[in-house]
Amino acid sequence: MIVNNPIIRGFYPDPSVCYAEGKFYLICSTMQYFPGVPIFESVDLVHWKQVGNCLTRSNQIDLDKINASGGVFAPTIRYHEGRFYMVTTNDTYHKNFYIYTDDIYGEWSDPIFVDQGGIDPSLFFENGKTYFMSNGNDANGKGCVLQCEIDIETGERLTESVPLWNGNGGRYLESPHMYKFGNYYYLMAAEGGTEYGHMVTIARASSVNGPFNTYKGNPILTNRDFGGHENHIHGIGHADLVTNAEGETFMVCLGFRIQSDWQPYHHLGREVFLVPVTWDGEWIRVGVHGQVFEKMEIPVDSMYDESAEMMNYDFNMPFGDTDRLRMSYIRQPVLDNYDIKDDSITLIPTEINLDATDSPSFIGVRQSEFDTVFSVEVEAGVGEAGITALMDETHHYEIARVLLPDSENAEIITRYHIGSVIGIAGRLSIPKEKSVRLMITSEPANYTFVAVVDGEEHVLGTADTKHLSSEVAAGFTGVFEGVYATNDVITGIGSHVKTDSKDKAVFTNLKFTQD
Ligand code: 6LW
Repeated sequence: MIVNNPIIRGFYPDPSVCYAEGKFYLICSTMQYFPGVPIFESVDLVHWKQVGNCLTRSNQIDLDKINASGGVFAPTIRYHEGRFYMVTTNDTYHKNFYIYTDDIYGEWSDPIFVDQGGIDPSLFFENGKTYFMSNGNDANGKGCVLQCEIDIETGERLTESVPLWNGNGGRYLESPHMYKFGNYYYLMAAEGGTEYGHMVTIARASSVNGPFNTYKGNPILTNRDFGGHENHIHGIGHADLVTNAEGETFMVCLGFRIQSDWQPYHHLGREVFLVPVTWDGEWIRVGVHGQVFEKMEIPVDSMYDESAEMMNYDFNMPFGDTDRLRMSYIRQPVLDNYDIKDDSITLIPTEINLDATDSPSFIGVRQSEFDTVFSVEVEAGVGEAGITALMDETHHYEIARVLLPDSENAEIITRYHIGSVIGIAGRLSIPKEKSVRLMITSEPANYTFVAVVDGEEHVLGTADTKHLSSEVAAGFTGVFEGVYATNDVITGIGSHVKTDSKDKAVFTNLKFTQD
């Protein structure tokens, strides 16, 4: 059947997938956002819904004041003898660890650290042994896949970490995964970096310890040769394979959607794509001639369940359980500053604002489509309370209600922060007792900021989406939209006013439609 890619939309990078008792489970990396590593479930690889998050406790992951795009890098999920394992890196501290659970809907264990460096760790189980691999460097400083055997109970290394494969010659050898098909061990990885030259490569060996022979047909998957006008999907790489009970194998990988033919910018983050896999006898063939498209013929028909629940990217009050699973904080939140009810969000502002490498009073969800409308009603006292389209602390736009301590009136402002440039783009003065509806609408190329007061719409600015893109901001994340409150009001480059208020900001009637 024809499958619509991406299958999971918005900032959900570095997908890893496993199959357990008739269902597929997929996870993604989350960098500085908390909770970490969302878990999606599907019966047919087409209908996905979020069923949890792996990292839900601060003792599992230290995100306190970490750098943007640090924190949780590419995770791997594996299912072995009734237990799920999730292995990942806290890149800020260069630490690899895994956690486990016997109940995919429940809590995960505390972290178990493994003394092997590199990023993108993965696990392979065979004959009572556990192999742990990550990307690293060999004795000559060349990028390689490193592997050791570990004790899965303790994380202890049982063997030296040995270089397995140097890849196909591309830069940034990453995301190694080991599979056994027939008599061969296949080692799949990504090369080229997570940008326009990204690709998937493969090698195989007769022993799990190698030597690995590089496939002559590499890369097996890449969109690097497309012009923007030929295909809007780029950066295809970082893949994982999954095989169901019938022995059918599929691939998931990451990629991103550029804004339009001649606009090579992506601000929605790296997303999850489903790709067909066939065998030529000895090696796998993936995609259509090794390339990925929005609409792809993928043989999931025998599993397809029309009635299966599908993730709804809209995000409206009253919130349901799945909405709550999707809500993200930045870094390590102070949960006492949040009161989230089904039909309201109350935030206590702090001296931390959206520009800080810290955890402002903010909660949001991913922007998953180009065309969206986010709106909410705000009531607040002294301080700043608003909504934002946020890529990172130095690339974000917001429309907010600001009330300075001695002011008669509140002001609705639109503020743009693009790198070292900060400016107030629009202002509207309103009586301080008035509530206001704030709105951000988006199209592929721009955001528009609107204040609705007494039913009247005031457009307070329009800004380019590309300035929130990875091409401008760098890093590994995508845009979030959400609500926030702060006591540190930025008034321009290098200038701000501290309002020293504990007045709460109350947000009601939140609507986020994503087409
Ligand atoms: C991840 C690496 C990558 O660890 O990006 O696309 C890094 N590939 O494999 C961060 O997501």
